Amino acid sequence: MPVASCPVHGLDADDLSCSIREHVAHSLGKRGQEAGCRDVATAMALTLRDRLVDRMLETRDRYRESRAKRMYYLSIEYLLGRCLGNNIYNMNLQGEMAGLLQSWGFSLEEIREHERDPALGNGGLGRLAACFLDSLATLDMPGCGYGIHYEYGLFKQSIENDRQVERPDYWMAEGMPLQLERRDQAVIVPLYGRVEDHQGPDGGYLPLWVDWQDLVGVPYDIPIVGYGDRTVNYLRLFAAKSTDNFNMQIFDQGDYIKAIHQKVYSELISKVLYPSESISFGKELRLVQEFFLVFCSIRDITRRFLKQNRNIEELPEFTAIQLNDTHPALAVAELMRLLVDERRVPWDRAWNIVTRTLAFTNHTLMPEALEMWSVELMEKVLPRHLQIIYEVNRRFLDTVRASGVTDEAKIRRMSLIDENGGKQVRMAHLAVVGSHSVNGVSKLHSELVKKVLFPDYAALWPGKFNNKTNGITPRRWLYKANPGLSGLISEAIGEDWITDLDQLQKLAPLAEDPSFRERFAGVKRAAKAKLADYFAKTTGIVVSPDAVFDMQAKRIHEYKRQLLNAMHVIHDYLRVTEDGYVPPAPRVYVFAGKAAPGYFEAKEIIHLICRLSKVINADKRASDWIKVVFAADYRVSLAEKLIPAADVSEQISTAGTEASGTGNMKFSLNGALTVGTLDGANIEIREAVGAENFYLFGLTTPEVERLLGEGSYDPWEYYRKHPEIRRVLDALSAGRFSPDEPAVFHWMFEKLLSRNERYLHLADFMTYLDAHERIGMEYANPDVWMRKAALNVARMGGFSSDRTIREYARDIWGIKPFPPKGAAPRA
Ligand code: 26V
Repeated sequence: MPVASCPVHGLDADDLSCSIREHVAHSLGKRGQEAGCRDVATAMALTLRDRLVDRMLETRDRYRESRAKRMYYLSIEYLLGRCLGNNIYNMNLQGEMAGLLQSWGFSLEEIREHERDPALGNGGLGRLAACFLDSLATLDMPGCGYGIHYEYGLFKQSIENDRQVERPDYWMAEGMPLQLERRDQAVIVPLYGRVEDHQGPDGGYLPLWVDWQDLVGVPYDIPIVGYGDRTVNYLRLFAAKSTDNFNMQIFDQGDYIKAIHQKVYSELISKVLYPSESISFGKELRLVQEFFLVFCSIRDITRRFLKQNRNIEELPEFTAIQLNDTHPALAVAELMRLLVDERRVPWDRAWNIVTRTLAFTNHTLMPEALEMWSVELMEKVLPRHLQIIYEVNRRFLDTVRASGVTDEAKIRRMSLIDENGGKQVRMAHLAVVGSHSVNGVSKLHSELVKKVLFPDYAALWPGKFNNKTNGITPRRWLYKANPGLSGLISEAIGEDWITDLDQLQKLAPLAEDPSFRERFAGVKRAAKAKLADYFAKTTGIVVSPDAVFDMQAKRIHEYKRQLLNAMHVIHDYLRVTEDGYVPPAPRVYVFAGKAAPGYFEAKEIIHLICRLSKVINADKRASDWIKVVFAADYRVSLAEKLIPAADVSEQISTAGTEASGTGNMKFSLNGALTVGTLDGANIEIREAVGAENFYLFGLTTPEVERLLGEGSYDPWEYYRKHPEIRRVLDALSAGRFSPDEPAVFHWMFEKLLSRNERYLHLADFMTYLDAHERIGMEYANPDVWMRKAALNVARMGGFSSDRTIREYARDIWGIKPFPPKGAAPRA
């Protein structure tokens, strides 16, 4: 067909209006006057999609012509959040769109509320992937994401009788207008079966993977527009469908029911996102999901590469693949299989290609989150891959021995196969051995990755290990989420900060200017008033925007210590009601976060917070001073409402447990002051914003290591010594917040006082109280507080994910920006 030139997809208000009305008529089949909010939202999304697709094709051609090296990000999770508003802001169409909507009797905000969050991730790891996609596109870098098109995203959380209840999240209920289905690029995926040993024509070993079952991966592309609409990359998500030919075979054998059963099983594979990491190990379906992602991605990547008439040996020159944690670590074995079995590349050369192409990021030190798959299960699902893993291991251990290592215990520790008990494949070892780069996500974490997780590997390959401190995209987390603050910033220093966050430094002198501080305080107060309205509407709880908004929003995990925060709430409440204490300022304690459905302790922590909220909010003696809100169903769109309104950000994990954190960055960038431990990226945030603008407390990592290592932690000592601790724990165990079930929280008392309490709550409690004392005092002096808050904003430029992506591009991927003709590369 001739190349179409499509001048119809213009960006001025008339063109947009025309397109939206056109889509209401021809995509939705409705008259303009029949169109409600949802229809308008869909028509707007389709209108933007038309333009995004044009730009996406242009981007693709640009990369092709420049023979650009590309990066592919493999991640089993992406926490994108709503797309409509993000696309509008990144295309700078908010003025035009708001104007149009107003003329039709709608507001942009109400329209945006109609979009469901695509919640295809659990937390930090998936959200980081989404921030990275935004930065890659903004920096005009050839990088796109691969993932799974789950039918059900992370469960929706509601609170019933003070407890978490999970409901399925059928996020596409109203369709997903932005995505493009690419049936023509579907991939056939083999699974199960067995390996037959054969000889190839060259006399070499030729294994044949036979009797496999197959299913189809159908790609859906979601365009990812960078700021300023210069580059549109995409996120490619694969949905599992059954193949007709496979079913036909069984049908022909006369087993109709079995055929249908197979069809249902095939489509189960992309049905649901697993809601937590630990309990999914050993679950066959999860292993199949991981392989499905890997197979579809590697097939797609190599197919595109070979289409350009290139030799497969050149793959690493033109391709970088980043493994987001170990979930896609099977890529090591799959790429080997493709090279050795399908393309007949000799093993050593194939291995060279694999290790130069792949790189691996670790995101957690928690031992229970380290993936292992039983050899038995892998043999059943992926017999050829298991063979390859064994061969990789054999050769690897030979080189370890050849390097002079004779200590058999060390060799057992380094093996890809864990033989303590049933044999299991260590996915982290597979990823380390198969990659040229292994990185952690904050300075501290990257050190601990070497020291705690992979000491033997770090000694063998010191140059492989590196740090890439996480970042967040300022487009979503400041420009779009906080129009009040971003307007104030742009007025003061211009708009360049949106793509060059270091510009925020220019705000530092303004922190000394009383009139700027006053406007800054006004912006914060307006955000708090708006959130107060939201709380009143959704929970019935009335809070004052003049109180300190103290927030902890993240997954509920014992190591993140929401319980420490809850203990402080109890302490505060008892002081006010029993000691007649008058705090320097009222507080609203806000909690938000989901607990994995099978995680008893985490769910009971939510239960406790909800009980505290009931008891405290209803107690007349306290309710002028203290309110507790549990904001249900934490997700990207809720984070965008909470974060601009925070005064205090709770980042209180036990030192050495939180890999980085990214919520910590979002809060500080929006002018909240952190109360935090020396953990993850908190350390770097504190260095950046200045120790005097950060409320530090708690043990350091070496102190924690010592206490836990020696087994010398004795919580009873703290209980006996500190009446504050005694009072809080006794209130908990006496059922003070649960009169109907007086014993429900007793386990917390027991656990907090147990010698093997891993997170050292009581050891950090008193210094945590001190930090909160300082917060109360300093908040009461708005000049002091607002200066600190403004300096936090001014000094957070280094935590833009643009910085992180540039570091990955330079140190690991070897990719460069390809801006459109005539456009200068980003600063
Ligand atoms: C999973 C589990 C499951 C079993 C119980 C313990 C546990 C602990 C952590 C995890 C999370 C695994 C991956 C993850 O989401 N890591 C997060 O990655 C973020 C982006 O790098 C980082 O900011 C967070 O600190 C890190 O927890």
